[in-house]
Amino acid sequence: MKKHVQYFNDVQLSKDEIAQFSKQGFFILRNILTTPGLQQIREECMQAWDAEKQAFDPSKSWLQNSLLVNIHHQSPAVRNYYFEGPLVEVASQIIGPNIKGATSQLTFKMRGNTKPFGWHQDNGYGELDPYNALTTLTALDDTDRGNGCLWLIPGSHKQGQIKVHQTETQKINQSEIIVEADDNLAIPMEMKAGDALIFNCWMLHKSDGNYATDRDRRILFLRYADADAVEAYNSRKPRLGRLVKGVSIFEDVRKFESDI
Ligand SMILES: O=C(O)CCC(=O)C(=O)O
Repeated sequence: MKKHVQYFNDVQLSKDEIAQFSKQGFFILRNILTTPGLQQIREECMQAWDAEKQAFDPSKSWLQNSLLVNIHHQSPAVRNYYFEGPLVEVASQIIGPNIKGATSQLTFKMRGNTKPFGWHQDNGYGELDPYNALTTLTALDDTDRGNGCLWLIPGSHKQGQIKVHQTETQKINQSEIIVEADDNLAIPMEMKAGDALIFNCWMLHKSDGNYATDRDRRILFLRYADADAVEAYNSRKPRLGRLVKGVSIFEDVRKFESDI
């Protein structure tokens, strides 16, 4: 019989961690992926990445250079981690009993990709209501200031939703939304491969370019929301995402990706 390989470690947040999240708006979970889990996820993600992406081109957009959306459609290991892994329980401890996946994508800054990503809130891109969605960023490489790690401003989520005006063309082109923030208040989110950074949908964050010539900076981005969360920008239609825990009042959500 084949031995069952464990890809991730269980997580149960303590009361102190939940209180810290509410005050600071973030935390880092260390070693959430096991060594075989990290290896498998990296392998499957690279297969998808190499099939679709070319070398960094400064004239291309962030989306073209750095993002590969719906990676859970291509990688069974990511799908398993996204739908059934420890982040679901973490999301539930913070958001509530009913949870759906809201986004899955690779956000890769390969060596030579020196494009920075300006200050923003994730709820600035595709505003979800209720305002308690969570971003989780699982590091697939060690990440530090040298290879374009994330930076954030602790407590900045307390500002709430920052309204940003975008023209229709900017929306269609998925142009970057950059907000004002004080760099002096920022701290770097240095992580080891297999760690995950979790933050609130209003957290101000950014990243610099990857100036390392010998190191990639690969991150798996997974977002979770209340199962009844709606898109404020889209006539308050429910965000379609796989129900990963509990129930939803929306039939479309109950059915969405239930067969994959
Ligand atoms: O990948 C990065 O460096 C930035 C990612 C990010 O901030 C985001 O996707 O919200």
